[in-house]
Amino acid sequence: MKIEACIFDLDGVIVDTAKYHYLAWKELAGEMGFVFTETHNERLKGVSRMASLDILLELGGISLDDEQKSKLATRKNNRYVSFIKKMSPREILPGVMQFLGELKAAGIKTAIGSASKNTPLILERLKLQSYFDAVIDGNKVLEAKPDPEVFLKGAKELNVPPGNCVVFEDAAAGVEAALNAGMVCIGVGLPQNLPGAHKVIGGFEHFRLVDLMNL
Ligand code: B16
Ligand code: MG
Repeated sequence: MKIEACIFDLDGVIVDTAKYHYLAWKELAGEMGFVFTETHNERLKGVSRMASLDILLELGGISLDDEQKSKLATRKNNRYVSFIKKMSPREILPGVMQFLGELKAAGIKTAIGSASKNTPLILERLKLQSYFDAVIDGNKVLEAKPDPEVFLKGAKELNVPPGNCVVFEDAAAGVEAALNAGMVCIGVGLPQNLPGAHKVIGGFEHFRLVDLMNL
């Protein structure tokens, strides 16, 4: 396989925003009178905002109409945004900048493929806007992962055939989306959480271009 492009999920791959999502969801659950744990939070990784709210309400045994749900989602997002507004490039995960630099030097294109509608703000806070040739996020797609839309749109914008793209993902639904797109997928995290990934790495600290080329 000729690798022409790498598509990166954002939350959990480039930066750990899960801790901020967790704090914001936990406060919302607290206001509704139930406890939301870090174990529960694992279920929300890679899942869209509204689908995450549905999982939260199910955990709390609460059922609401669409208008009430939309208000809660906005309240959660306002809190989440107040956290991510304070982020800085120091929060970019170890090894990511070096790996992006190696890809650029090798002429391999890069894109973001994220479910988050806050992607533009996060990239701005991390000063990463100029590092990606394409950014496909929750504002640009209709279908959530495991649907392949986000990654296929990334490949299209980069003008690279899906079969020549490698996706980096930290969520099971994202791995499935990459495979559905016909791409190679490298999981970032623990192998038991990322079934189907062609390879799983702990992070970018010890992952270099040469490792990518030897896949
Ligand atoms: P937002 P990713 C995902 O981003 C997160 O993993 C997930 O926890 C979150 O609910 C989703 O984005 C939506 O985020 O509320 O900011 O639109 O992992 O696909 O980069
Ligand atoms: Mg993710």
